[in-house]
Amino acid sequence: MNKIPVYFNKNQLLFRPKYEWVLGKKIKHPETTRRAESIFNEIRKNKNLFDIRCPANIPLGVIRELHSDDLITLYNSAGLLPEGQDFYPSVFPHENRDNADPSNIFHAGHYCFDSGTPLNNRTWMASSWSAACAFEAATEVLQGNSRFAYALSRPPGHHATGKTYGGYCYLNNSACAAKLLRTKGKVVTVDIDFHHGNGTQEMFYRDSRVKTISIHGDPKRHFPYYCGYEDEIGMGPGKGYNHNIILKDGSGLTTYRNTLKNQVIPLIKEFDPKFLVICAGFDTYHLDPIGKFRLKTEDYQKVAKVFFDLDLPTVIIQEGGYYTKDLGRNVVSFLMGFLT
Ligand code: SP5
Ligand code: ZN
Repeated sequence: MNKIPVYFNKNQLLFRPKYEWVLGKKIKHPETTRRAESIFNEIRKNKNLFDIRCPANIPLGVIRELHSDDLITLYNSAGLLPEGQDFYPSVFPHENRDNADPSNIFHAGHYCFDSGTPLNNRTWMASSWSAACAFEAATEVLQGNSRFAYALSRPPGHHATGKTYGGYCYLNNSACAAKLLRTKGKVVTVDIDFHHGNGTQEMFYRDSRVKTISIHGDPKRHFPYYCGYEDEIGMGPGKGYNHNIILKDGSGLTTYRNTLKNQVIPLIKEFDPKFLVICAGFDTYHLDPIGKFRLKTEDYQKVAKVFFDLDLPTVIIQEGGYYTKDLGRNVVSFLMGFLT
């Protein structure tokens, strides 16, 4: 049996966001380095199943095709912050937007849509390696060397749009993979993170060659609140190529798998893509502190099996998942679904 290549670089651990505010309380930041460590340690225990690889650095030109010059300039500005200092934007302008200057860190709020996604002098280091994992996993599958590849991307990416960051995401790793694959054929992205993949949706909203599907908690009650509704179907040439599926809080395997089989799989098949990208968040776990679905560790393998049966070259990109104790086991359970 072929091992699944796993991409990870230790520099992704250098970025350590400290806290965020939730309902007036300062809480430890959920997007910790322990997340990646939990996954890495569990994968390392299964050396017979996985081939751990360090990606090459991602060319800056690839990131420039994904994100605006201003956003990249802002991350550069964050690189000048003193060691140990985190910048949390607190002013989000709705007017006077023409004044925004990405070389001024105080203007970060113009490029950001939430207050829980800090910048510091290591943000770029970690997030560019995170994107490098996705880029190399996609390269591996594009070249046909492996049918499956997993990017242990951290920080996550699916909330980052072309011009903005937020939701713990800085560079859109999944979109990076999809864009590369698109050079050789149609791509479907399926976002199974608990949250709507607003960044990925935005990046391909007018694109008929990438169909974007996201299954998530109700944005009326959950982040990112302003999008993820079922009437967002794409625009222009991309009209009909974006699908949002909302599930109730408390949804477990039965609901989840029925949704995949009855809605998601037909949407993929009718599009007849050449490649599949799975934006794989595990904040759908029953113990997750943020998500409100009820999947169990063994369920992830069953979810994966549904995708495995599509028989498509598949790139799996790590997104959210905040119950760190079980995160590694959940990821390995999911990946096992591609090894059966
Ligand atoms: C990639 C990803 O999953 N991003 C999610 C961003 C969610 N941010 C909003 C968090 C609201 C946190 N509520 C925490 C409750 C802690 N008990
Ligand atoms: Zn999430």
